[in-house]
Formats: sequence, structure tokens, C-alpha cells
Amino acid sequence: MKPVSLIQFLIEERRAGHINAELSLLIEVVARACKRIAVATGKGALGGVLGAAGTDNIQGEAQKKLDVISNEILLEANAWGGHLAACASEEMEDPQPIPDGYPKGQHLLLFDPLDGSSNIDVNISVGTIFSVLRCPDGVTEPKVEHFLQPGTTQLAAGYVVYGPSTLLVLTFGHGAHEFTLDREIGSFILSRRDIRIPEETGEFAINMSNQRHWEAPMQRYIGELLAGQEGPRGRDFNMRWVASMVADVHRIVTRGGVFFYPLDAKIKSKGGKLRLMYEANPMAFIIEQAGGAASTGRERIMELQPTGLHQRVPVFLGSKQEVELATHYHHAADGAQ
Ligand code: P6P
Repeated sequence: MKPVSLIQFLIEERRAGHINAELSLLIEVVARACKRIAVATGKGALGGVLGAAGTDNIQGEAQKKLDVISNEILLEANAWGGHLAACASEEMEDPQPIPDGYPKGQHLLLFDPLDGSSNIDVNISVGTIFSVLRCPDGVTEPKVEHFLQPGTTQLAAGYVVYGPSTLLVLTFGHGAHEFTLDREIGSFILSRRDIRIPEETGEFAINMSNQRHWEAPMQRYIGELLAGQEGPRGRDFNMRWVASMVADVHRIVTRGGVFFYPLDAKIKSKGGKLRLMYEANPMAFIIEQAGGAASTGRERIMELQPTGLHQRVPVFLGSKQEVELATHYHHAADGAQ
């Protein structure tokens, strides 16, 4: 069968009425920027891009050189196209306006330019996560409050995983689709259309070192998985934890599984570890479009009304059966209180 390029796919989506020309251009620009990020991350030690940048981001986290480089690549790529009203990034406190002199568009782009960057120096897969919202009509200088829209209003969401191959997974709300970068021609080629995540799974992803800090229902749920055949689930489970959300989520998108970053006593004051606007919401959109589920353990992630650009939330996502069971345990525990 003739390979379908990303450009061709975007034209199909426009013809189907799923996206407009401006959103199509935005996705092309983001994909092209991610190809440049793939080149930068692929250079490793030879590109002088490893190690710390010597600066901290808005989260107070030490930035890697590639965090800064990836952020700059995405900002520069999106400055001149006329498809955006503003950007927001994990690496920057405030929204970034489109530079004076350039045309503005009707979209807001949010991104984590290089998620999992602590894995860069040990050559483990990292990725870019992005979310697209509509800029409210009549707003020419978007402020934080214009970005604070629930995940259900996303027009598009995607991630690129920089691994053995460079893969883009994308949704416009009409299924989730995977594209593989053909490095010889520099094009993303459709490799999986209408991804479906199995409702049942035997594989979970969580950072077990936080176990002593989890809430009781999380202790109960994971304890039952660890009990395996002898326990109430009556079957054994396997565990994976890459500590790179894009890599863990892509494994789930590819073969099923369930991912947890729950509240725990250490991070309870912050509301969680992962960020709602440019990690949890885009990943939740993709997972739901692939037939999975995404909750905070208590409510559907995409229905949350955001309260801050860098707001953190607990994340349970993946195979529907497991997300629903873990969420049920939290509701039961809350009801018992
Ligand atoms: P921990 C990476 O820093 C990240 O934001 C996600 O990509 C990943 O899932 C999580 O944090 C890993 O957290 O506590 O295991 O290092």
C-alpha cells in the first residue's frame, strides 16, 4: 500500500472537515520543529548538547542544555507562520506572545519541549508533548487565563518520542494515529491509523520508590497487582517504569498497560508531579481517542477546570479496566471517610 505522509494525512483531515488550514499548518510546523529536536538529541555527546544548562526553569528544576535548545526550536519555528496567537511552555513562566511584526492566528500552543530530559544523559528515550487550544475570539494578546481551558476543548494533541525511531502520535479528536520518521526523506509516514489500546492489561507503570507515601487506595490497588495469582486479581502483572512519560505512554499506546503518577505525601502540597496543561491533558486526549481512560484517581483529567498554567495533577491513564478499578478504589475510600 502506498505510504501516507503526514502532509497527505493532514490534507485528508482537512477534507473530512476535522481541521482547518491554520491548524494543519500548525501541526506541520510543530512536526518540522520536532525533526530538528530529534537531530539535536541524536547528536548526544558529539553535539555538545548533553548535561546541565546551568539554569533553572519556572518549576525550579535544573534545565538540561537540550531542554533550552528544544524550547528555542519550538518557539522559533512557530513565531512567523501566522497560525498562533501565543505559546506556553513548561520551560517558561508566562505565555510567549508572537513577536511584533509577525501575523497572529487563532490557536494557542502549549508544550513540554523535552519531557523526561533527566534521561538524556543516560541515552534513554525522551519526547516532546504538545496541546492545541483555540484562542478566544477577539483576544489578540492572550494572557494566562485564555489558556486555562479544560482538556475537552483541545483541538489537537500529540507527542513525539525520540527513541530507536522517532515517532509522532497525534489526535484531532477523530482517532489517534502514529507516524514514523523516515530519516532518509525527512518525512513522517503514517504507521498506525486508529490506534486501539486493549481494555485489559497485565502491565503497570509506577515509581515504586514512592510506595510508602501513597494514599491508602493506591496502596490497596498496587498491592493487589503485586500479589499476582495468589491475590484477589488471580493473575500475575508485570511492571515497567522508564521515568520518561512519553516513553511509558507510548508503550501503553502500543501494547496496552496502565500508568500512574499518584498523589503522595511528598508532593501532595503541589497537587501532583505531572503538569495538567501540557502533559496530562494532551496525553489524556490521545489515550481516550485510542479507547483508554485518563483520570486523576478521582475525576476525568480532561474535565478539570485548570487553575494555573503550570498546575500539577495526579495521573492514572491507559487500559480502561485498570484506570476504572483504581479510580473506583479512590472513590470507595473517599466515600468511607
Ligand atoms: P520520577 C520526567 O521528569 C517526568 O516529568 C515524566 O516524564 C516522568 O513520567 C516522571 O517525571 C518521572 O518521575 O519521580 O519517577 O523521576
